[in-house]
Amino acid sequence: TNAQLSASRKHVGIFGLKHEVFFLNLEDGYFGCQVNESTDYLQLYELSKLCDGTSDCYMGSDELRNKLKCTNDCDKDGTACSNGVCLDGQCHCNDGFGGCNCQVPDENECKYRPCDVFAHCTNTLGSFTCTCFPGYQGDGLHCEGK
Ligand SMILES: [Ca+2]
Ligand SMILES: [Ca+2]
Repeated sequence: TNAQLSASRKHVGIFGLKHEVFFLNLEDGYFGCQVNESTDYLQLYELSKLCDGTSDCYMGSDELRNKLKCTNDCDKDGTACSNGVCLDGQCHCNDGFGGCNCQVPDENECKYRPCDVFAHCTNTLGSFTCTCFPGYQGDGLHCEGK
């Protein structure tokens, strides 16, 4: 995120273009953008604020349906993609929801960084898993070099 922010600021500086700071974190269920002319203050929103018909970002980056690949084809078996956003046929959940169409409340334990620093965390319904990085072994909560 920091790299993206500084890249965007650099872009403004070099080319003098109006370019809105906007970033998307599908894994953690949120996006962020600037809400006024200043790039110093960024607001975070849940994913369902994307393509919802209301501009939440200063220049409306959250409503660029084509660029974001917002689609309406996520409803399966009569279940709507309701606690998230439908992007390119896949429902991506707001923080706090899970399941194939985001209908199940689920905590993303990974945001509390429960795994070893040398492990990857994967959020699952009702739980989470930790997997040691290649070259490391252990249960994911504790990893050591091989
Ligand atoms: Ca919006
Ligand atoms: Ca979970």
